[in-house]
Amino acid sequence: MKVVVICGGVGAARLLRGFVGMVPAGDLTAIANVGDDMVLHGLSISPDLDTIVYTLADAVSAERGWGLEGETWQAMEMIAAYGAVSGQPLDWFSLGDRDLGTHLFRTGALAAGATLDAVTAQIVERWSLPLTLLPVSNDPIRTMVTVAEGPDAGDEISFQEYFVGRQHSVAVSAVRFAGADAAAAGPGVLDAIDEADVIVIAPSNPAVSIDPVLAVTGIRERLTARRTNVVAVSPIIGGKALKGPADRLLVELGRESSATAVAEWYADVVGTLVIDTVDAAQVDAIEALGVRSIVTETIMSSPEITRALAETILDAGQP
Ligand code: FO1
Repeated sequence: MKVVVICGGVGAARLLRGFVGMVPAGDLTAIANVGDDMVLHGLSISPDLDTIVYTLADAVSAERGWGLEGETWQAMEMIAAYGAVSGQPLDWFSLGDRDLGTHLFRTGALAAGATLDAVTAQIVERWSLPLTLLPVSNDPIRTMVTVAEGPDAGDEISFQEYFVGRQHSVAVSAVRFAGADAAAAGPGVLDAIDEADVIVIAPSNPAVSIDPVLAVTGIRERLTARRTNVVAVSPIIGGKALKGPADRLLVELGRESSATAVAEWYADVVGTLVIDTVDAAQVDAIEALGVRSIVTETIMSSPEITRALAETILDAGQP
């Protein structure tokens, strides 16, 4: 059975762990967000791609959910000592010493003319991961958020300035995916969706992790055409996001923070929404939106629960 998983970072990487071993390597494709990508200190950084790789390689920091376990930070200490640029300390975004090796490799390869999908394939090969990992596009897409409050209300800042620089504590009035209109789906992306038996939308942030993938020309249309086989997992459990600002962003963007609001967000592209047992009372409201709803344990606190969730999703995708 061919499975495609549309991915943000941490939540998606954890769910992918459930599919690895269950779905043969040649049949498992992850399509990842690149809207969080940035150039910092001259380096091309792709956080969601790297989070997926490090997680599946069992090398990710368990505490942070990004970067490498047992990392050292000598390069950051070195750069921090040079001070600040425009009032911002140079170490505002933490790049571990070994993680820097990945960014150096990616930056050098891109500068030498390689495409992001080819560089990513080489990284996946180095870590011997049993899947195909495709950046949604080789073209730059940048998630930008509009600040809703404070001295710079109305200004647009990059996703990482919002997420890391401001610790996602500032209210947001709009989200935009700069470059998405002009971006072409990466090699193999549209074919993978067309050929998949089941297409999964991971429990990532709908507004800033999944929407930048859906914004790439052709993806939303392809998913709509395959809607019966598209299964999303709600990242909102009992009204809250497990990690990150998905709950607050939904409210700031005019929705409510609930599994039902996630169903509404995805109603055009998703046939089934998997929701957590604590949200079982929302099944009728979700189904009233024309989205089938399946209730199960969705907090991936053990390999057994993660595998059971993955199995439930595969069943749900072939109604
Ligand atoms: N997240 C943070 O909260 N602080 C950081 O300093 C940070 C550095 C970082 C470096 C490499 C990388 O691949 C990810 C990193 N992240 C960091 C996570 C990153 O902001 C992700 O985009 C978010 O987790 C959203 O998916």
